[in-house]
Amino acid sequence: MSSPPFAPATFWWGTATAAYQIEGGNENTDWWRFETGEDSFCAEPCGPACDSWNRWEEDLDLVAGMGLDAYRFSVEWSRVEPERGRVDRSALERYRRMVEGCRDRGIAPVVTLHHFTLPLWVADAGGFEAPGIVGWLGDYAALVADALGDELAMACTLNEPNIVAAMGYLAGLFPPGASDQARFVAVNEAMRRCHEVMRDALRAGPGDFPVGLTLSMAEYEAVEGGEATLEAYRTEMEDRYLATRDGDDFLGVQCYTKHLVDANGLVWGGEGELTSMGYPFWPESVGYTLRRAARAGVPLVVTENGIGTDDDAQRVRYLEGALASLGAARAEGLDVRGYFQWSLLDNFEWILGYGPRFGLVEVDRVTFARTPKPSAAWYAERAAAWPEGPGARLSG
Ligand code: GCO
Repeated sequence: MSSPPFAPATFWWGTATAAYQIEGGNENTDWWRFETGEDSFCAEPCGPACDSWNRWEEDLDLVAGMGLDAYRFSVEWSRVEPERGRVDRSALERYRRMVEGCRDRGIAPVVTLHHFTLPLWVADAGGFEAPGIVGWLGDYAALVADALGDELAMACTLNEPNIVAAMGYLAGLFPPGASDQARFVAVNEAMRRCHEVMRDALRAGPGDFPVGLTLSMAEYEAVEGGEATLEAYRTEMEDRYLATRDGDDFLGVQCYTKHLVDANGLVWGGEGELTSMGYPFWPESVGYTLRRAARAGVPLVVTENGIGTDDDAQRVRYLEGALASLGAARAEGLDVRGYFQWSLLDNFEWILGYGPRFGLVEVDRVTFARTPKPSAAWYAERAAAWPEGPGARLSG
Protein backbone atom coordinates (compact mmCIF):
# COMPACT_ATOMS: atom_id res chain seq x y z
CA MET A 1 0.00 0.00 0.00
CA SER A 2 1.42 3.39 -0.91
CA SER A 3 2.06 5.96 1.76
CA PRO A 4 -0.11 9.08 1.86
CA PRO A 5 1.31 12.13 0.11
CA PHE A 6 0.16 14.44 2.86
CA ALA A 7 3.11 16.75 3.34
CA PRO A 8 3.20 18.11 6.89
CA ALA A 9 3.34 21.67 5.56
CA THR A 10 0.06 21.23 3.73
CA PHE A 11 -2.82 23.42 4.71
CA TRP A 12 -5.72 23.64 2.32
CA TRP A 13 -8.33 26.36 2.28
CA GLY A 14 -11.43 25.14 0.58
CA THR A 15 -15.16 25.05 0.34
CA ALA A 16 -17.46 22.05 0.12
CA THR A 17 -20.65 20.83 -1.53
CA ALA A 18 -22.42 17.51 -2.07
CA ALA A 19 -23.85 16.09 -5.29
CA TYR A 20 -27.46 15.64 -4.18
CA GLN A 21 -27.61 19.11 -2.63
CA ILE A 22 -26.47 20.97 -5.77
CA GLU A 23 -26.68 18.82 -8.92
CA GLY A 24 -30.43 18.46 -9.28
CA GLY A 25 -32.47 15.68 -10.81
CA ASN A 26 -31.07 12.80 -8.77
CA GLU A 27 -34.37 10.93 -8.96
CA ASN A 28 -32.97 7.43 -8.71
CA THR A 29 -32.25 7.74 -4.97
CA ASP A 30 -33.78 6.97 -1.60
CA TRP A 31 -33.82 10.70 -0.77
CA TRP A 32 -35.85 11.66 -3.83
CA ARG A 33 -38.43 9.06 -2.92
CA PHE A 34 -38.39 10.19 0.74
CA GLU A 35 -39.12 13.81 -0.21
CA THR A 36 -41.77 13.16 -2.78
CA GLY A 37 -43.74 10.40 -1.03
CA GLU A 38 -47.31 11.12 0.04
CA ASP A 39 -46.46 11.05 3.73
CA SER A 40 -43.28 13.09 3.36
CA PHE A 41 -42.64 15.67 6.06
CA CYS A 42 -39.80 17.31 4.10
CA ALA A 43 -40.21 21.06 3.64
CA GLU A 44 -39.98 20.73 -0.15
CA PRO A 45 -38.42 18.40 -2.71
CA CYS A 46 -34.90 18.82 -4.03
CA GLY A 47 -35.95 19.16 -7.68
CA PRO A 48 -33.29 20.87 -9.81
CA ALA A 49 -31.20 21.93 -6.77
CA CYS A 50 -28.59 24.41 -8.08
CA ASP A 51 -28.43 22.76 -11.50
CA SER A 52 -24.74 22.09 -10.88
CA TRP A 53 -24.85 18.94 -12.99
CA ASN A 54 -24.89 21.39 -15.91
CA ARG A 55 -23.27 24.42 -14.28
CA TRP A 56 -20.26 22.79 -12.65
CA GLU A 57 -17.78 24.88 -14.64
CA GLU A 58 -19.33 28.04 -13.28
CA ASP A 59 -19.05 26.57 -9.77
CA LEU A 60 -15.36 25.81 -10.27
CA ASP A 61 -14.81 29.35 -11.58
CA LEU A 62 -16.32 30.66 -8.35
CA VAL A 63 -13.93 28.56 -6.26
CA ALA A 64 -10.99 29.66 -8.40
CA GLY A 65 -12.16 33.27 -8.19
CA MET A 66 -11.82 33.09 -4.43
CA GLY A 67 -8.26 31.83 -4.82
CA LEU A 68 -8.96 28.73 -2.74
CA ASP A 69 -6.67 25.70 -2.75
CA ALA A 70 -9.25 22.95 -2.78
CA TYR A 71 -12.85 22.08 -3.59
CA ARG A 72 -14.70 19.19 -1.93
CA PHE A 73 -17.62 17.77 -3.89
CA SER A 74 -19.21 14.36 -4.15
CA VAL A 75 -19.87 11.69 -6.73
CA GLU A 76 -23.46 10.45 -6.89
CA TRP A 77 -23.51 6.64 -6.76
CA SER A 78 -26.96 6.45 -8.35
CA ARG A 79 -25.61 8.16 -11.47
CA VAL A 80 -22.51 5.96 -11.71
CA GLU A 81 -24.30 2.66 -11.06
CA PRO A 82 -28.01 3.23 -11.67
CA GLU A 83 -28.69 -0.50 -11.40
CA ARG A 84 -26.60 -3.22 -9.82
CA GLY A 85 -23.73 -3.95 -12.17
CA ARG A 86 -24.76 -1.42 -14.85
CA VAL A 87 -22.15 1.34 -15.01
CA ASP A 88 -22.96 4.63 -16.68
CA ARG A 89 -19.64 5.56 -18.25
CA SER A 90 -20.95 8.97 -19.31
CA ALA A 91 -21.58 9.89 -15.67
CA LEU A 92 -18.04 8.85 -14.74
CA GLU A 93 -16.79 10.90 -17.68
CA ARG A 94 -18.63 13.96 -16.38
CA TYR A 95 -17.04 13.55 -12.96
CA ARG A 96 -13.69 13.09 -14.64
CA ARG A 97 -14.14 16.43 -16.39
CA MET A 98 -14.98 18.04 -13.04
CA VAL A 99 -11.82 16.68 -11.45
CA GLU A 100 -9.74 17.81 -14.41
CA GLY A 101 -11.55 21.14 -14.33
CA CYS A 102 -10.31 21.59 -10.78
CA ARG A 103 -6.75 20.78 -11.79
CA ASP A 104 -6.94 23.17 -14.76
CA ARG A 105 -7.85 25.94 -12.35
CA GLY A 106 -5.16 25.09 -9.79
CA ILE A 107 -7.72 23.65 -7.37
CA ALA A 108 -7.06 20.40 -5.51
CA PRO A 109 -10.06 18.06 -6.13
CA VAL A 110 -11.34 16.44 -2.94
CA VAL A 111 -14.02 13.88 -3.67
CA THR A 112 -16.56 12.24 -1.37
CA LEU A 113 -17.96 8.92 -2.55
CA HIS A 114 -21.08 8.67 -0.41
CA HIS A 115 -22.83 11.79 0.83
CA PHE A 116 -26.13 10.64 2.36
CA THR A 117 -27.93 9.26 -0.73
CA LEU A 118 -28.30 5.67 -1.92
CA PRO A 119 -29.35 4.42 -5.36
CA LEU A 120 -32.87 2.99 -5.21
CA TRP A 121 -31.62 -0.53 -5.95
CA VAL A 122 -29.47 -0.37 -2.81
CA ALA A 123 -32.21 1.14 -0.66
CA ASP A 124 -34.70 -1.47 -1.86
CA ALA A 125 -32.27 -4.24 -0.98
CA GLY A 126 -31.99 -2.99 2.62
CA GLY A 127 -29.56 -0.06 2.41
CA PHE A 128 -26.93 -0.11 5.13
CA GLU A 129 -28.61 -3.15 6.67
CA ALA A 130 -28.30 -5.24 3.51
CA PRO A 131 -25.76 -8.06 3.75
CA GLY A 132 -24.35 -6.97 0.38
CA ILE A 133 -23.69 -3.33 1.26
CA VAL A 134 -20.00 -3.70 2.06
CA GLY A 135 -19.24 -5.42 -1.24
CA TRP A 136 -21.41 -3.05 -3.28
CA LEU A 137 -19.71 0.02 -1.85
CA GLY A 138 -16.32 -1.60 -2.37
CA ASP A 139 -17.12 -2.21 -6.04
CA TYR A 140 -18.37 1.34 -6.44
CA ALA A 141 -15.20 2.71 -4.80
CA ALA A 142 -13.11 0.66 -7.23
CA LEU A 143 -15.03 2.20 -10.15
CA VAL A 144 -14.43 5.72 -8.85
CA ALA A 145 -10.77 4.95 -8.20
CA ASP A 146 -10.27 3.67 -11.75
CA ALA A 147 -12.02 6.65 -13.31
CA LEU A 148 -10.65 9.48 -11.16
CA GLY A 149 -7.87 8.22 -8.89
CA ASP A 150 -4.89 9.49 -10.85
CA GLU A 151 -6.17 13.07 -10.53
CA LEU A 152 -7.52 13.10 -6.97
CA ALA A 153 -5.95 15.18 -4.22
CA MET A 154 -7.89 13.57 -1.37
CA ALA A 155 -10.86 11.23 -0.99
CA CYS A 156 -13.56 10.91 1.65
CA THR A 157 -15.25 7.51 1.62
CA LEU A 158 -18.40 8.13 3.67
CA ASN A 159 -19.72 11.53 4.69
CA GLU A 160 -20.94 11.57 8.28
CA PRO A 161 -21.83 7.89 8.54
CA ASN A 162 -22.86 8.63 12.14
CA ILE A 163 -25.48 11.12 10.95
CA VAL A 164 -26.84 8.66 8.39
CA ALA A 165 -27.20 6.18 11.26
CA ALA A 166 -28.60 8.67 13.78
CA MET A 167 -31.01 10.49 11.49
CA GLY A 168 -32.05 7.47 9.45
CA TYR A 169 -32.28 4.76 12.09
CA LEU A 170 -32.76 6.56 15.43
CA ALA A 171 -34.45 9.92 14.82
CA GLY A 172 -36.45 8.80 11.79
CA LEU A 173 -35.67 12.02 9.92
CA PHE A 174 -33.62 10.62 7.02
CA PRO A 175 -34.39 7.55 4.91
CA PRO A 176 -35.37 4.90 5.82
CA GLY A 177 -37.14 6.82 8.62
CA ALA A 178 -36.55 4.29 11.41
CA SER A 179 -36.37 4.90 15.18
CA ASP A 180 -34.60 1.97 16.78
CA GLN A 181 -31.54 2.10 19.03
CA ALA A 182 -30.31 -1.38 18.04
CA ARG A 183 -30.52 -0.56 14.33
CA PHE A 184 -28.67 2.73 14.95
CA VAL A 185 -25.81 0.84 16.60
CA ALA A 186 -25.74 -1.88 13.94
CA VAL A 187 -25.67 0.63 11.08
CA ASN A 188 -22.75 2.47 12.67
CA GLU A 189 -20.90 -0.86 12.80
CA ALA A 190 -21.73 -1.59 9.18
CA MET A 191 -20.55 1.88 8.21
CA ARG A 192 -17.13 1.27 9.71
CA ARG A 193 -16.77 -1.93 7.70
CA CYS A 194 -17.94 -0.19 4.51
CA HIS A 195 -15.38 2.54 5.04
CA GLU A 196 -12.50 0.09 5.33
CA VAL A 197 -13.41 -1.73 2.14
CA MET A 198 -13.87 1.54 0.27
CA ARG A 199 -10.58 2.89 1.58
CA ASP A 200 -8.73 -0.23 0.46
CA ALA A 201 -10.37 -0.12 -2.97
CA LEU A 202 -9.35 3.52 -3.42
CA ARG A 203 -5.78 2.74 -2.41
CA ALA A 204 -5.59 -0.22 -4.78
CA GLY A 205 -6.39 1.99 -7.79
CA PRO A 206 -4.34 4.59 -9.61
CA GLY A 207 -3.04 7.71 -7.91
CA ASP A 208 -1.67 8.41 -4.48
CA PHE A 209 -3.87 10.54 -2.25
CA PRO A 210 -4.97 10.59 1.38
CA VAL A 211 -8.12 8.63 2.19
CA GLY A 212 -10.38 9.02 5.22
CA LEU A 213 -13.96 9.39 6.34
CA THR A 214 -15.72 12.48 7.66
CA LEU A 215 -17.44 12.51 11.03
CA SER A 216 -20.15 14.79 12.35
CA MET A 217 -18.93 16.10 15.69
CA ALA A 218 -20.33 18.61 18.14
CA GLU A 219 -19.73 20.12 21.50
CA TYR A 220 -22.20 18.43 23.84
CA GLU A 221 -23.34 19.81 27.19
CA ALA A 222 -25.35 17.87 29.76
CA VAL A 223 -28.34 19.63 31.30
CA GLU A 224 -30.78 18.47 33.96
CA GLY A 225 -29.16 15.14 34.71
CA GLY A 226 -28.24 14.34 31.11
CA GLU A 227 -24.67 13.18 31.82
CA ALA A 228 -25.20 9.45 31.27
CA THR A 229 -27.32 9.99 28.17
CA LEU A 230 -24.67 12.31 26.77
CA GLU A 231 -21.91 9.76 27.33
CA ALA A 232 -23.88 6.94 25.73
CA TYR A 233 -24.84 9.03 22.70
CA ARG A 234 -21.37 10.46 22.17
CA THR A 235 -19.79 7.03 22.48
CA GLU A 236 -21.88 5.86 19.55
CA MET A 237 -21.66 9.10 17.54
CA GLU A 238 -17.97 9.85 18.02
CA ASP A 239 -15.85 7.64 20.25
CA ARG A 240 -16.31 4.32 18.44
CA TYR A 241 -15.27 6.03 15.22
CA LEU A 242 -12.35 7.90 16.78
CA ALA A 243 -11.02 4.69 18.32
CA THR A 244 -10.77 2.90 14.98
CA ARG A 245 -9.11 5.40 12.64
CA ASP A 246 -5.52 4.17 12.73
CA GLY A 247 -5.56 2.71 9.21
CA ASP A 248 -6.67 6.04 7.71
CA ASP A 249 -4.64 8.93 6.32
CA PHE A 250 -6.79 11.62 7.92
CA LEU A 251 -10.05 12.23 9.73
CA GLY A 252 -12.53 14.78 8.41
CA VAL A 253 -14.09 16.77 11.24
CA GLN A 254 -17.47 18.37 10.54
CA CYS A 255 -18.79 20.67 13.21
CA TYR A 256 -21.34 23.42 13.48
CA THR A 257 -22.63 23.87 16.99
CA LYS A 258 -23.17 22.84 20.57
CA HIS A 259 -25.98 20.47 21.55
CA LEU A 260 -27.60 20.25 24.95
CA VAL A 261 -28.45 16.75 26.17
CA ASP A 262 -30.90 15.93 28.95
CA ALA A 263 -31.84 12.51 30.30
CA ASN A 264 -34.07 11.88 27.27
CA GLY A 265 -31.55 12.83 24.61
CA LEU A 266 -30.78 15.88 22.46
CA VAL A 267 -32.58 19.09 23.34
CA TRP A 268 -32.96 21.01 20.11
CA GLY A 269 -32.25 24.72 20.27
CA GLY A 270 -30.95 26.42 23.39
CA GLU A 271 -30.73 29.87 24.83
CA GLY A 272 -29.06 32.84 23.20
CA GLU A 273 -28.24 33.38 19.55
CA LEU A 274 -29.46 30.59 17.24
CA THR A 275 -28.78 29.94 13.54
CA SER A 276 -31.50 29.27 11.01
CA MET A 277 -30.99 25.56 11.73
CA GLY A 278 -32.46 26.28 15.17
CA TYR A 279 -29.30 25.31 17.04
CA PRO A 280 -26.85 27.62 18.88
CA PHE A 281 -24.48 30.00 17.13
CA TRP A 282 -21.33 28.33 18.40
CA PRO A 283 -18.19 28.80 16.28
CA GLU A 284 -16.06 27.61 19.21
CA SER A 285 -17.24 24.10 18.36
CA VAL A 286 -14.38 23.96 15.82
CA GLY A 287 -11.58 23.98 18.37
CA TYR A 288 -13.57 21.83 20.78
CA THR A 289 -14.20 19.06 18.28
CA LEU A 290 -10.66 19.17 16.88
CA ARG A 291 -9.27 18.63 20.38
CA ARG A 292 -11.54 15.59 20.84
CA ALA A 293 -10.76 14.31 17.35
CA ALA A 294 -7.02 14.38 18.08
CA ARG A 295 -7.42 11.11 19.99
CA ALA A 296 -7.93 9.41 16.61
CA GLY A 297 -4.17 9.78 16.14
CA VAL A 298 -4.29 10.78 12.47
CA PRO A 299 -4.02 14.19 10.75
CA LEU A 300 -7.25 16.20 10.92
CA VAL A 301 -9.01 18.20 8.25
CA VAL A 302 -12.06 20.36 8.95
CA THR A 303 -14.04 19.03 5.99
CA GLU A 304 -17.15 21.07 6.86
CA ASN A 305 -17.96 24.08 8.99
CA GLY A 306 -20.29 26.98 8.38
CA ILE A 307 -23.61 28.53 9.26
CA GLY A 308 -27.14 28.54 7.89
CA THR A 309 -28.30 32.15 8.00
CA ASP A 310 -30.07 34.80 5.93
CA ASP A 311 -27.78 37.41 7.46
CA ASP A 312 -24.44 37.38 5.67
CA ALA A 313 -22.86 39.61 8.32
CA GLN A 314 -23.72 36.88 10.84
CA ARG A 315 -21.95 34.38 8.56
CA VAL A 316 -18.79 36.51 8.59
CA ARG A 317 -19.01 36.80 12.37
CA TYR A 318 -19.41 33.01 12.62
CA LEU A 319 -16.49 32.27 10.30
CA GLU A 320 -14.34 34.81 12.14
CA GLY A 321 -14.99 32.94 15.38
CA ALA A 322 -14.50 29.55 13.76
CA LEU A 323 -11.14 30.48 12.26
CA ALA A 324 -9.96 31.98 15.55
CA SER A 325 -10.93 28.70 17.22
CA LEU A 326 -9.11 26.72 14.52
CA GLY A 327 -6.04 28.94 14.89
CA ALA A 328 -5.96 28.39 18.64
CA ALA A 329 -6.17 24.61 18.18
CA ARG A 330 -3.32 24.67 15.68
CA ALA A 331 -1.24 26.88 17.95
CA GLU A 332 -1.58 24.18 20.61
CA GLY A 333 0.10 21.81 18.18
CA LEU A 334 -2.91 19.97 16.74
CA ASP A 335 -2.15 18.50 13.33
CA VAL A 336 -4.84 20.14 11.18
CA ARG A 337 -4.28 20.12 7.41
CA GLY A 338 -7.17 22.08 6.04
CA TYR A 339 -10.46 23.92 6.45
CA PHE A 340 -13.43 23.55 4.10
CA GLN A 341 -16.20 26.05 4.56
CA TRP A 342 -19.69 24.64 4.10
CA SER A 343 -20.89 25.62 1.59
CA LEU A 344 -20.01 27.19 -1.74
CA LEU A 345 -23.69 27.60 -2.71
CA ASP A 346 -27.06 28.09 -1.06
CA ASN A 347 -28.27 24.53 -1.55
CA PHE A 348 -30.75 21.83 -0.58
CA GLU A 349 -30.64 21.28 3.18
CA TRP A 350 -32.32 17.85 3.34
CA ILE A 351 -35.62 17.82 5.28
CA LEU A 352 -35.44 21.61 5.62
CA GLY A 353 -35.37 22.14 1.86
CA TYR A 354 -34.03 25.49 0.65
CA GLY A 355 -34.77 27.28 3.95
CA PRO A 356 -31.36 27.43 5.66
CA ARG A 357 -28.75 29.20 3.54
CA PHE A 358 -25.18 28.06 4.06
CA GLY A 359 -23.70 29.52 0.86
CA LEU A 360 -20.95 32.02 0.24
CA VAL A 361 -22.78 32.38 -3.06
CA GLU A 362 -26.51 32.99 -3.48
CA VAL A 363 -28.36 30.94 -6.09
CA ASP A 364 -31.50 32.33 -7.74
CA ARG A 365 -34.12 29.58 -7.39
CA VAL A 366 -35.60 30.35 -10.83
CA THR A 367 -32.66 31.29 -13.06
CA PHE A 368 -29.91 29.54 -11.02
CA ALA A 369 -27.82 32.70 -11.40
CA ARG A 370 -24.97 32.69 -8.91
CA THR A 371 -24.18 35.88 -6.94
CA PRO A 372 -21.28 35.88 -4.49
CA LYS A 373 -22.15 37.38 -1.11
CA PRO A 374 -19.80 39.71 0.79
CA SER A 375 -18.75 36.69 2.88
CA ALA A 376 -17.17 35.14 -0.24
CA ALA A 377 -14.78 38.06 -0.62
CA TRP A 378 -14.18 38.08 3.11
CA TYR A 379 -13.32 34.37 3.15
CA ALA A 380 -11.05 34.68 0.11
CA GLU A 381 -9.11 37.47 1.75
CA ARG A 382 -8.85 35.66 5.06
CA ALA A 383 -7.70 32.44 3.45
CA ALA A 384 -4.99 34.25 1.50
CA ALA A 385 -3.67 36.01 4.57
CA TRP A 386 -3.96 33.51 7.38
CA PRO A 387 -1.82 32.38 9.06
CA GLU A 388 1.07 31.27 6.88
CA GLY A 389 0.24 33.56 3.98
CA PRO A 390 0.22 32.73 0.28
CA GLY A 391 3.04 30.50 -0.81
CA ALA A 392 3.10 28.40 2.36
CA ARG A 393 0.18 26.42 1.08
CA LEU A 394 0.05 23.47 -1.24
CA SER A 395 -2.35 23.68 -4.14
CA GLY A 396 -2.51 20.17 -5.43
C1 GCO B 1 -23.49 17.25 6.59
C2 GCO B 1 -23.78 17.61 5.55
C3 GCO B 1 -24.34 18.66 4.77
C4 GCO B 1 -25.23 19.63 5.45
C5 GCO B 1 -24.50 20.53 6.40
C6 GCO B 1 -25.34 21.61 7.02
O1 GCO B 1 -22.53 16.53 6.19
O2 GCO B 1 -24.16 17.40 7.58
O3 GCO B 1 -22.65 17.18 4.83
O4 GCO B 1 -25.00 17.87 3.84
O5 GCO B 1 -25.83 20.39 4.48
O6 GCO B 1 -23.95 19.80 7.42
O7 GCO B 1 -26.28 21.08 7.87
